[in-house]
Amino acid sequence: MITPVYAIALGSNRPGRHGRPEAEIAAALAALGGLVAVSPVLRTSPLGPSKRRFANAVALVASDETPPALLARLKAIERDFGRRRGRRWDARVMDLDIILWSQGAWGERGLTVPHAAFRTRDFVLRPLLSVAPGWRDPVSGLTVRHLAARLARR
Ligand code: A4P
Ligand code: MG
Repeated sequence: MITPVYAIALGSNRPGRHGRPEAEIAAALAALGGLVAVSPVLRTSPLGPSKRRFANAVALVASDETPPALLARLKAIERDFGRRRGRRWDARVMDLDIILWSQGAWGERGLTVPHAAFRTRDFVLRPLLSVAPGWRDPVSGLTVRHLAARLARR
């Protein structure tokens, strides 16, 4: 049987113990494991209240975990990366979101896959386009290529 694949979005806009956001992304990729493909790391303008620019990337990860099991592991990595000496315990250096799952959709216990907002987020669609242009969103029926082109037209 072929191992299922997840598309995972990584975002960082604070330095941590590995260094700048780009270094945090590289370290998080190593912690994830199971890497099938990794996008370039992009510098993106912040969406929302934060003033710091983000480093963003998307990884394709082969994993037999259920979505809740993977989310628990992502949260553990986020917690591990968020610890900074002299800073609040909850300082977040790394945001890890499940964007797509090769097995389709999941919607239970506060976890939604595909990610509810990924279709309108340039900082997710652009790196996703570089690793999985033909991946079809099971909810809209559109490919990543189509979703990215649609967002760019807006
Ligand atoms: N959750 C539900 N579905 C999912 C999923 N598919 N993947 C739940 C991951 N988590 C999912 O997320 C909140 C809760 O959503 C989780 O506990 C999980 O149970 P979080 O990441 O813990 O909290 P958050 O980061 O405060 O919320 P969220 O919605 O991830 O924040 P945003 O809206 O993603 O904002 N601008 C740029 N340029 N680049 C960025 O990466 N990121 C944010 C984060 C804002 N602006 C940005 C970027
Ligand atoms: Mg998140």
